[in-house]
Amino acid sequence: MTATHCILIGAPVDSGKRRRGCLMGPDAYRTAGLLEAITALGHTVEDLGNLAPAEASPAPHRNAAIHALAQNVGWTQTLMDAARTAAPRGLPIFLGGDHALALGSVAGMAAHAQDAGRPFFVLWLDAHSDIHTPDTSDSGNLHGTPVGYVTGRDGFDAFPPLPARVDPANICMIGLRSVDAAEHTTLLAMNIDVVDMRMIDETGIRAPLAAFLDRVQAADGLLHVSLDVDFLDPAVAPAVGTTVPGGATVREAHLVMEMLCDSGRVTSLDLVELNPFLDDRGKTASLMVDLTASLLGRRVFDRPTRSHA
Ligand code: HAR
Ligand code: MN
Ligand code: MN
Ligand code: MN
Repeated sequence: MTATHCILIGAPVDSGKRRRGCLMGPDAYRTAGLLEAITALGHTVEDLGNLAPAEASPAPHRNAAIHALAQNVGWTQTLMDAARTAAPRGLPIFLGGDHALALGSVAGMAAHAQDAGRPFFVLWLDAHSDIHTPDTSDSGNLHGTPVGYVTGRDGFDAFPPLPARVDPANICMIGLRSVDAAEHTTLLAMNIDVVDMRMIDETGIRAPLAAFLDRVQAADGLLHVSLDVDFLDPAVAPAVGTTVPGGATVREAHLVMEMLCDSGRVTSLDLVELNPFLDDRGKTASLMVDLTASLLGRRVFDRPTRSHA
């Protein structure tokens, strides 16, 4: 992989749900050696440190269950701006923080793609589809809404206006195994490319990912990858508040990262939902660092002929 300038954006977002701890995520990645892993691959790294949410004072939401609306609105503005500023200079890596950070990171990268006149694609690696709106969410936890926001669904009036909507046809979700009824209806209506765990069991993870990457390639698109810790099986990645059994294995996750690297398409990355308070001697943080390294070119053994094709 050609040398890349990686821009680390600490996003200690802890407002997307009620259980606390994701605010420690950015420092856990640094502690686990993320900067060293990236530079060892011949890339350069710039660490912007940890950002803070902009001030926001939205009116209370009609859904009384919504948790920490003002903070989430503020983070969305901050991270949208940070993405847009960083993207022309390198590959932004958003160090979460819970998945509510993706309202800002994805919206900002979509705006950047629009500015650059390029199609924009999103790969969502997650147990959850996170396509709620503030109105359809029963939990009121806004980490369940980023895909709803970036696809331009109604109900986000309190949030910054979307500079560029993400085309649902350009989204692929892999790893799903916990989808609420309202989300299921929406995923079908929007015809989103969903690769659930059953499909992975039946076809393997390689074929559907290769098909998606071929579409990104054919469109000459920019690709944002949003990696939720709970994409992984909780046995190998326990540091997450919303564990769902039956997730991706270490081997499947590495294959995904290696194929993404081979594609040469990834232009931004979220690392989200790590809750270091729940980790087991740093093993989840370390695995996330290893996966990032695979995405950026780390190889066990290099074969010149190997690709995802
Ligand atoms: N769908 C559920 C809700 O909206 C759970 C969402 C959990 N989301 C994450 N990120 N942990 O994927 O409350
Ligand atoms: Mn998620
Ligand atoms: Mn999840
Ligand atoms: Mn291919």
